[in-house]
Amino acid sequence: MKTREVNFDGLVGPTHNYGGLSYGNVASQNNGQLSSNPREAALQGLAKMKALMDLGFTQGVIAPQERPDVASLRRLGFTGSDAQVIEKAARQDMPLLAASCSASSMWVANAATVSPSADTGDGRVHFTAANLNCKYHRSLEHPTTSRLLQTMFSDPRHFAHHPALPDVAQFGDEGAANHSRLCRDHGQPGVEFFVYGRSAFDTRYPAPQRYPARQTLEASRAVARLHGLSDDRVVFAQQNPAVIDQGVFHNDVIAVANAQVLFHHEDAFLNGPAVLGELQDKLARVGASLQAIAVPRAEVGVEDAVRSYLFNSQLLSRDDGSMLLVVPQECQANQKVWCYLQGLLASGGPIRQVRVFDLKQSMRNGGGPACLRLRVALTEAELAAVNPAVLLDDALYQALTGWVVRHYRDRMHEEDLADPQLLIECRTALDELTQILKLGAVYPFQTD
Ligand code: SUG
Repeated sequence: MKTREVNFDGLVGPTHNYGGLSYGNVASQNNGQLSSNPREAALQGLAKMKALMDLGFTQGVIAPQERPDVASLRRLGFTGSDAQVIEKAARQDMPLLAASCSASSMWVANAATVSPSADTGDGRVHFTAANLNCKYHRSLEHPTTSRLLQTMFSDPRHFAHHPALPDVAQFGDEGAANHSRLCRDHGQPGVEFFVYGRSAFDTRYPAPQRYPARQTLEASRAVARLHGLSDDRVVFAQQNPAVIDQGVFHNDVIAVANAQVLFHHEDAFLNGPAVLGELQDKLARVGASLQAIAVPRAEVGVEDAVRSYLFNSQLLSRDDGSMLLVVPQECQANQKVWCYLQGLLASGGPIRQVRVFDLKQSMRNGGGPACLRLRVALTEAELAAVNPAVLLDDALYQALTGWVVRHYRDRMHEEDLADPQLLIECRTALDELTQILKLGAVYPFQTD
């Protein structure tokens, strides 16, 4: 039975804005004052989904979340009608209003960690929603993420869902952005590769000095246990603290894996050779062989990698066995990176094609092609059990672009977040979206 990897992309929400909310994420920090264009952002994301669908990849969609998150403002003591809550937050504490308006759930690589059925103890696909507790605005996501995933993957015979880990920094979990899987092919047992930034309980591990390490070893281990992964097919590796301090806030900003290929920067991991050795050994036990492609710092420095998001690319298997790398336009604009990519294509290695996408709206918040998608390897039976209304085809693409054009603004700046009309617009849009994607009542405003 054929198993394929399905990419579920996050649809950018109608409040997409540049809040400057993510310390340690250089793009988010630097672009905090810019105006955004939510309509363009959502259409850019949809154009990527459509292009990959047209290339023959199975593509799904994950709905955005309800924002502004009025309930979160109420929890912080703002009272009155919804409009009054928003008006008071804008007057008294604008950063809190910005946090409650963030469309950050678009970066679904952080929604959850997913283990395919070939790897798990009970033969089901396991999902653990990420608590994202390093950043307040992102910590608001997991309850709705869990509801969304449960309605998309609802059949308990095939899918197991775990709630987010305890909501404290010691269990900081950023989901699939720090998790990859290597295997001979998607349907075979693979080696799951968890990359953490620090240990919460063991002070012997080094930690970055400047920027936070969001993912802990303890969180990664807990997810592996919850998913029933066997020790001989799991590798835990520490991210190099020096690259976190240069703006590599997730491992998917410095490495991407697909099948037997690990495309990564030379400086990505602490004790890199030992990490690659362990991956190679464990892969050999499942009949696979690691193909590590290390980008030398002499050709592309970490700063250029962060600026261009070279590694935040999607690495996808084509039917002919070759691989396609999906990169953001910023890679083409960076001479060193583009030159490296030309050499890579000419090298005769597994990566034979590069496709470039304009994702500037998301990129300005530090979100590239890989951030925008959650990978789920599914057998045919599992795919048949997914809510079909979230799988992209031409009709859904048309419906979603029409929906975006009807409901989204083309400019968003800080003062727009204070407009009480925005909440009404967003709820109207999301209510319609739940019908398009047949999600049922997943949003708090639909159930309160
Ligand atoms: O968590 N940016 C996100 C970007 C996430 C990228 N995801 C992956 N690498 N997988 C973050 O830092 C910025 C929001 C703002 O500043 O408005 C933000 O949340």
